[in-house]
This record gives sequence, structure tokens and C-alpha cells, in this order.
Amino acid sequence: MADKLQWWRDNRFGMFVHWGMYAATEGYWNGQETEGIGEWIQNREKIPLAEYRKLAAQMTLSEYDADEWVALAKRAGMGHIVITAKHHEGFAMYDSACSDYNIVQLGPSGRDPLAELSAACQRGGIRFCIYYSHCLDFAHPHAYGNAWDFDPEQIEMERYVEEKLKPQLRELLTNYGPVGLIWFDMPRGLSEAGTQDLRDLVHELQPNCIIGARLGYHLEDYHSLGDNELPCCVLREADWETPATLNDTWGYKRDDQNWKTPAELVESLAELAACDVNYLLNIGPTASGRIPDGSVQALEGLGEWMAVHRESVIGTQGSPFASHGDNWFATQRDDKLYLFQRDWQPQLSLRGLTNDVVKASLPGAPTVELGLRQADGCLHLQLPDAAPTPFTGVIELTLDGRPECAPLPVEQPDGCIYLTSQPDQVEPGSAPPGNAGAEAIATELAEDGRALEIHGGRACNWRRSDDKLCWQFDLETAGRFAVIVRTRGPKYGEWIGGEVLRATIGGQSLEAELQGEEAVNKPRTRYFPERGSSLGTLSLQPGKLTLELSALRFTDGADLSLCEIVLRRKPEDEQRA
Ligand code: FHN
Repeated sequence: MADKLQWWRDNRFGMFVHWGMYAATEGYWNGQETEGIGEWIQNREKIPLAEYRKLAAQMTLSEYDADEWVALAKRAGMGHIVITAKHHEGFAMYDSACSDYNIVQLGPSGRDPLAELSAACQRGGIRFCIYYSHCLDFAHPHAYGNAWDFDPEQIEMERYVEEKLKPQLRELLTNYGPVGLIWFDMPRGLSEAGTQDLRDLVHELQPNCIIGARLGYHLEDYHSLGDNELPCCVLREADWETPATLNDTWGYKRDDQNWKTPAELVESLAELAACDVNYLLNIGPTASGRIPDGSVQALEGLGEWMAVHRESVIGTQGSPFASHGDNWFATQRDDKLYLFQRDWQPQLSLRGLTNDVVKASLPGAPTVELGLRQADGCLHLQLPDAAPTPFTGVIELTLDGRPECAPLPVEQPDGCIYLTSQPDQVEPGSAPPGNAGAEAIATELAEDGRALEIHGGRACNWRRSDDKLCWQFDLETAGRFAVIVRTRGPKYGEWIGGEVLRATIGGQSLEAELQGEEAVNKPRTRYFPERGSSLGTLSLQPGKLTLELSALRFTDGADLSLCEIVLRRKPEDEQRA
């Protein structure tokens, strides 16, 4: 059977829709704006179910036009739509026979938004997909999340599974046509066998339905990065997706106007494609079914870029390079290599491509002649002073065959060697966790068993002094290099630092405390602050070299999270020091 994920990989880019009764609150309750993401308002404000269900009368759907949603998704370049059939609030946004707590029974319109969207997707030629919160349900006494109406001590998860979860999955996978994927979320309280049961039920009803992203017990068909988390490098060992918001909430909040710009969205989409990661970008419609203006503007802006550059992202595979430079990254398709520049420069030089370049051109400006020279393993491109289209600039290369690159990171013409992490570079230790403040973060991670791992290209759960990370790279010319370690802080928080790391290359070692003296500004740092810290300088001789990194001291309560290492050649005048 053809790989059922192939359509999903080829699509690369989808629309997420968070739509439920929370939209009717617009992010406010009793005149106060709720903190954080809007779809959690009932939980955050402890709204009694008897009160909350009255919101259904405001779900008028008077501005809901499913064909308009599909058209906007297509203009933005999205190939599928994942809509919340039931979020944590437990309110079904479709005609559910097993629970009258749904939009058709309680809403004033009597319309079934999922049926309308499924039909519109069929008409529009894009995949209809469903989000279902399978463990949290604020309207059921035997699911998680509502400890103000129900007694959490009384939860019997199997009753929830049999009374609501499985019947609703059956309805959704029977009554709404082909479902491209089902997006489970927040796994909790289910056994592995119970989770496998759900997987089997989905496959019994729709064998080709992809199971994402957070079913639990790693039984999903692809992995999910954290919300709004962008990877640090190409993720090669599995299929991955980043779910992201256009502002800072999934469900509608009338005063969250912190929209991402089209420029940031374009750069994120392109870099995710370069990292071989899908992008699931969210809209949060109002109670009437209108898509907020800020969302429409952002997606329309992105769509203008996609109208010219769709080929460089959709249907491509991740970068062939062992690592990228700070200002460039790449995608590939057959004999095409697409190079992206974050900030457009009139020259682009890079090392590591072993193909001959047959042709170089600018999508959107096919008549513009580009300067092209290949020498000493380097590719040099002479470009116009400005990119022909706004936002991330794209250069299309036609090669003498499929792209082939040096297998290990090499020194780039900017004098830097960029080292990023793959799971096989980890040597987990067994020493007791050295992070005295581990209890501060142990709620997230059970200390027992959680060892240093690479998640989304980032080293995390790093707590043991004998944990080790190793990189190999190729050096052609001897020299003195600064060793810069880029680490990130907690989401929405401040960068912390203070750890002491040791780097060893060829018998030479450096040790230093992370001071965070260098800023790192990429889309991945919007929610996760990241800084570079120098460990010192090493004199390196040419050859295939190995860098080993370990942590001698941790910062209490902080999670040492490594994104990238940069070996930066010292300027000539400092080479002799
Ligand atoms: O709690 C949910 C949240 O409301 C939203 O649905 C996101 C989307 O990825 N998932 C959970 C938080 O990660």
C-alpha cells in the first residue's frame, strides 16, 4: 500500500481551525480578559458547565462560509484543513447523536459546520481533517480538565471512552466522508492498550486516515513539535509537524492583535520545509464564523509570496546540506535546489554542494541574469541588489542531477562551521541528575527514565554530568576557532544561562559558564529566547574532527536546552595569538 503519509508530506502546509463555544466569549468572562490561550477560558475561569453551555445561543454561524475558508486556505497554499470537532470544552461542533452538547442541538442555526466544511473541501479539492481532544473534556465527569463541576477522584476513563470518545469517533469517521487525518491532543489517563484501541478503531473505519499528532505512547503516524516550536535543523529520523498560531491564541480573542507578519510566516514556512517539517497554521474564527481580519491579512500576504514561490516549498524534500548558514537554508525537488536568504544579500556563497550547477535563476524574475561560479568546493552567486519579491528571497538552481552534499558540516565561506544535532549524537549518562532544581521542572518530565535526548533538533532533558553530545565535522584549513554554544530559555520566558559546559576537540578542552553575550534572531526564537555563549577558542588542525560536549554544572530549576554550536574562525590578526 502506497505510503499513506505521502499526500501529507507533499502538502507540507495545512490550516488548523480552533472553533468552539470559547469563541463566543471573545476571550472575556465577567468583563475580565482571560490570560493565555482563549480556548481554555472555561478551565482558567472555572466557569460552571450550567453557565458555560448558555454560550451556545451566541454561536450564530451567521458569517460562516465554508467555501470562503477553503478558498483562503488555497490562496495561502494550504492543502488540508484540520478543524476542531471537539476541543477540551467537550462541545461538539457537529451533529452528534451520542451527546446533545453540540452545535446542531444547542446552536440557534441548526447548521452542522463540519458537514459544510467537509463538502466545501471536497468541492475545493483539499483534504478535510479533524482535531479531537480525546482525554480532556470539561463536560464529562469521567474525562480530565473540569475539577470545579466534577470530582477528579471519581474519574473512570474507560467510561468516558465508551460513553463519548469511541461513539463520537465512529460518528466523525462515518458521517463526514473521507477524513485525511485525525489530530488527537493532550493524551492523559489512557493505557497503552486503550490508546492502541483508538488507533485500531480509526483504521477499522478509515484505513487511510493518518493518525497525528499527539495520540500518545508514540502510536501516532508522525510527531509533533511543541506549539509554535520551530526545529533547530533538518529532522531526518521521522515525519514531523509544527502547529502554530497566527497571533498568540488558538481560539478567538478579540483583543489578541499580535499577528505574525507575512514576512515571518513566509520565513517560518520556508525554513520548516527546509527542515522537512510540516506547518499547521491556525485560524480562530468568531462565534459567527468570521475569520478575523488579522488572520486574513496575514494569510493573504503569505499567499502572494506563495503565488510565485509555491514550487520551492510545496512538494519538496528537506535540505540536502549537513547544516545551513545563519542567513541561508535550502529545499530540494528532483534536480532542483532552492536556496533561501533570510535577509537578502547581493552575494551568496556556500560550501558543501558537490553537484555542478547547470542554471541559476530567480523565481518571479526569470530574465534576470545571475553570476554563478563554482571553485574549491564553493558556490558563489552574484545576485541583484534586491530580491524580486518581498519577504524571504529564493534562488532556483538546476543541477546536474539530484542534489548531493558533503556528508559532514564544513567551514562555510563566512568562516563558520554550524553544528546541529541528530538523535544518534547522544551518549546519555547515568549519574544522578545534577540539576538541584529539577523538582521545578520534574512536573513536565518524570526524572526516572527521561535521559538526554534530541527533540526537534534540540538537546533536552540534559541533567547528568556524564551526559555527552558528539559531532563530527570536516576541517580543510588549520586555524583558531571560537566555540559558540546556542542555548534556549523557557517558552515566553527570559534566557537563563549560568550552566558550565566543557567542549573537547582532539584532546583540547574548554570550559566556561554560559553568559549569553550573543543574540540569536530567527523565527524559532519568537517564543523561545535563545542566546549564544562563547566557551573560548581552540586551535584546530585539518581533518575529520570530533567535538564532544558535556555539562559540568547546571542552573537550578532551568532546563539546559542546546540548539546549535557555531565554530567561528578568528580573524587573521587573531590567528597568531
Ligand atoms: O491545550 C491544547 C490547546 O488548546 C491547543 O489545542 C493546542 C494546539 O496544538 N494543543 C493543546 C496545547 O498544546
